[in-house]
Amino acid sequence: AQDCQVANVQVMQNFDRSRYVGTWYAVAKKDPVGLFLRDNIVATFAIREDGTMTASAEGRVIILNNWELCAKMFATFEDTPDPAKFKMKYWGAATHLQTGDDMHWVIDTDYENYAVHYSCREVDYDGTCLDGYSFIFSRHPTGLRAEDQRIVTQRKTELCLLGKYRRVEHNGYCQIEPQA
Ligand code: DAO
Repeated sequence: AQDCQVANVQVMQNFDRSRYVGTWYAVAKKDPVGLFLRDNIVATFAIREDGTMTASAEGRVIILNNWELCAKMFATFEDTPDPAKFKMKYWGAATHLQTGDDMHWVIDTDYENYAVHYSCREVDYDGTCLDGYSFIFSRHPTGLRAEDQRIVTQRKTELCLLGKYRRVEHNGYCQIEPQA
């Protein structure tokens, strides 16, 4: 059912963070207002000794109107009663990069090929999401397998975000450009 209520969004059942660790390539993204990460977005999740989840991410950004660079970002995840719902604190390795506090929900994943992430930054008066973003992750920079694409399309529909995603390019830009 899709009533587009943030409170009714179905997240991954029995989410297992230990199987989620490692590298994920963003292959599609629904942008928030004032988008930050553009393309070449790669996130690597890890688990600390105390069990909390962390991530480092990289991606091409444009800051100060016209300055293009590869942003190195860090995030820590605070647990909530739902194992698939986290509160994420994030910051950049350099000044001028974005800092923030977002929710971070894992909507679906098979751990080995695809993952669907969702974050609503602002819930509207009617309970729908006014401003949010979502990453479609793949374990491979080349994209998703056809069988995963079907599931991901279903999840996008359930999130009421079908047609709102753009493809995220991976062209090696953040391997050759200086980091910030
Ligand atoms: O790109 O517009 C945007 C929103 C994303 C901001 C947060 C990125 C930094 C942390 C990412 C870690 C895991 C995905």
